[in-house]
Amino acid sequence: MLIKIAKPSDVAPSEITPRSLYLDRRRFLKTAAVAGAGVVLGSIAPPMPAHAARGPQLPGVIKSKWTQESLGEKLTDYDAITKYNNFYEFGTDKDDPARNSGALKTRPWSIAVEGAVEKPGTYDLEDFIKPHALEERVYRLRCVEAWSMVVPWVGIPLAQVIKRFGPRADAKYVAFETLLDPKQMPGQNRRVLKWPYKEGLRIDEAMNPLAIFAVGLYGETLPNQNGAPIRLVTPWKYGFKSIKSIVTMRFQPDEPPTSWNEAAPREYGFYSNVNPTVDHPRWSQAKERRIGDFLKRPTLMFNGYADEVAHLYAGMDMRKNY
Ligand SMILES: Nc1nc2c(c(=O)[nH]1)N[C@H]1C(S)=C(S)[C@@H](COP(=O)(O)O)O[C@H]1N2
Ligand SMILES: [Mo]
Repeated sequence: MLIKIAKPSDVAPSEITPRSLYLDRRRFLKTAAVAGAGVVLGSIAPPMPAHAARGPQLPGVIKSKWTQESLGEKLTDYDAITKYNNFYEFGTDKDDPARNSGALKTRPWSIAVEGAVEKPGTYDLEDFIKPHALEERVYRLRCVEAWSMVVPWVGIPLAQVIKRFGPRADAKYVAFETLLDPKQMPGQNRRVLKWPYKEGLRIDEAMNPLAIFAVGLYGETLPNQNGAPIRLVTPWKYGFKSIKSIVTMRFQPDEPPTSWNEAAPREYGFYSNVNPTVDHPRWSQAKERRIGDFLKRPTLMFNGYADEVAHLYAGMDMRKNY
């Protein structure tokens, strides 16, 4: 007789509360009790109230049309955004990046622009960013593990950067790589992924107005655990496409290999668009847990950005191109 036994692998990773948030939650509840504050109905207390003594404010950040008001959602607490991370270069637990990334040297930092492009070269980070205005972009981030956040990023539009370097006609894809330095990134001593971490976009995806290079969050310099000094953010795709601590940007005719696809090709494809109708082989993608909330919410097609990006995939089979 066949008995259905729940295997650990049937549980979406979002079901497991990491120790860091659990501890913060207990601390918060204590604080809330002392302050006599109530807990909002339908939601567990957020990890911790935002507090002072953080990184320096970035100067000259302008508003964009992607605001908290236009999104109509509560921002995820700073503490959760910076203590619940995926950054395998610093360990595979959610609280590893915050604990282990403090010593990463993010200045000086340079980015190599390579391949089918008019202005290849190695650019100092400051020169790479300087020609562009810093914008605040409030986006949802939806991890393939079925949790999500709302993050006020500070960044520059990827399309502007690409135009500046002048992709040639045969630049059909853009490939990105993270720093490879096992001395600074202890997780790279373990072969959980093929290092360096690699990601890529089709050039028209990369040119979409939603795609940004993020250099900050909450108006401040990007914390190391969130991908300092510069990381990609593509809010209609699962979080893993948003590659951190980038050192290489290459324009090329062919689809580039990506780290998660190399590690588990059946589970992670090149496109990785948020799609509630295509389940991960080991768990459903229909719902997600917003970090800080108790109840799950339905996952939206393209993470709620269908109006901006659905046209990029017109005529494609989204089950084959997962
Ligand atoms: N270099 C690198 N980039 C990475 C990852 C990683 O392990 N290494 N993890 C990805 C995953 S799975 C997610 S969900 C997001 C998490 O971003 P956050 O920690 O800023 O929330 O980063 C992505 N970028
Ligand atoms: Mo993720």
